[in-house]
Amino acid sequence: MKAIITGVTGQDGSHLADLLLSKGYEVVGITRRCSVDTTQRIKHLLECNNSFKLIEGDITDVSSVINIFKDNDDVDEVYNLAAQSHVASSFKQPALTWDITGKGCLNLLQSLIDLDMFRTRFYQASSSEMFGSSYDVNEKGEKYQDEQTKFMPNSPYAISKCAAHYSVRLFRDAYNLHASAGILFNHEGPRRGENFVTQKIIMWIANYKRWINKVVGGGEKDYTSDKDNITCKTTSNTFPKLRLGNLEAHRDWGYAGDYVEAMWLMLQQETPDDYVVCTGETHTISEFLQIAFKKVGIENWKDHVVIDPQFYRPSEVQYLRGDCSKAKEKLEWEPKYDLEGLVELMLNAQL
Ligand code: NDP
Ligand code: GDR
Repeated sequence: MKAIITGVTGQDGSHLADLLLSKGYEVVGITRRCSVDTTQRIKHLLECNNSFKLIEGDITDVSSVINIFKDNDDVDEVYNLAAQSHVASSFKQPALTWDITGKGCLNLLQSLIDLDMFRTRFYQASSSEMFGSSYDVNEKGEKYQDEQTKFMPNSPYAISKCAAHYSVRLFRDAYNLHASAGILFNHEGPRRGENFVTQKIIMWIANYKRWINKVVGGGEKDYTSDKDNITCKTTSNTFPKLRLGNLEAHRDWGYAGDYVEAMWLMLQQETPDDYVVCTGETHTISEFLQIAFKKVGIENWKDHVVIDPQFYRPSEVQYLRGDCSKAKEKLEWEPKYDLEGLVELMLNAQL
């Protein structure tokens, strides 16, 4: 079996490449040209895996996509994970986000049709952000989102993802393409980008612990704290507090390594379809902070955090909690990590 992964240098792309290679696939990863090295997450594959090939390409450039497909017209599965994936950045660069996250998907789908690659199966990385401020309520009075919940996107990122999601549905219905979309809720792990909230918190804690051990000598009583900084009493050395935005948003966080298995399972089904992938549990950012700080022995996380308006978004998704009954039943997929396990995994990787 042969697969193409766009976004292979990202968190999910690297996990998916690991998974497919472990199943004996030949994997072609697509990476855009960059002035710095972006292959950190796939270094282990580049160094010693003959079944893995990295080629240059950009999904916003349709001729680049066509050439990649022409050179790999025997490909069995295409996973489109490439995106401008940061929601806050999408408010600052909406047109770029549209070109990559929305139109990029269309470029891939249309190229498959134009090149008569009808036997190739296609996966699109759709997102729980598409729900925006929408949710349903179950008989217990709990809010949730599943495949039937309507989309009310409220960021340029989410609007682009909706356009891509509907394109997948259209190409499935109109051209009989085996195209599926995974509506994935937030998933994290040691390979998560540093400017997503979970990794930002975890990395701050790890750096702070290192500072405490090195500069303050491990004694947490030996420092003072003002509005922005923590200062060592003996050396006057300072450490900036953790600056965050909205702490009351709810997210349904799972582990990325679990979620790429669901992507693969979708393309193994006889019929293509859309699936919600999530844990079914929701927590606020404050709760994440509480769990993460507690794990390193700090009870008073509020003393270490500054609310900074620059991290607020023009429009926020306040509540996400998925229901993945369909994926559980049809794909026989289940998440293996809960939030406690996820935090531990991420902390252990940094400490
Ligand atoms: P990342 O931001 O870690 O990775 C995005 C990838 O897309 C990177 O490899 C990036 O390359 C690549 N990319 C960006 N622009 C282009 C372009 N023009 N052409 C080719 N490649 C490009 O995202 P994740 O791994 O976290 O997410 C994977 C996908 O799943 C994304 O589509 C995301 O929107 C979606 N998603 C993610 C969720 C999550 O919680 N992680 C939840 C739901 C959906 P480079 O390394 O050069 O920047
Ligand atoms: P999200 O993830 O927007 O849900 O998108 P992110 O971690 O960026 O934000 C989660 C929540 O935390 C709040 N927040 C902050 N966020 C960031 N990044 N930085 C901060 O300092 C901060 N302070 C508070 C946010 O306002 C938000 O409510 C992720 C991405 O991976 C998308 O690509 C994916 O589609 C969705 O998850 C599902």
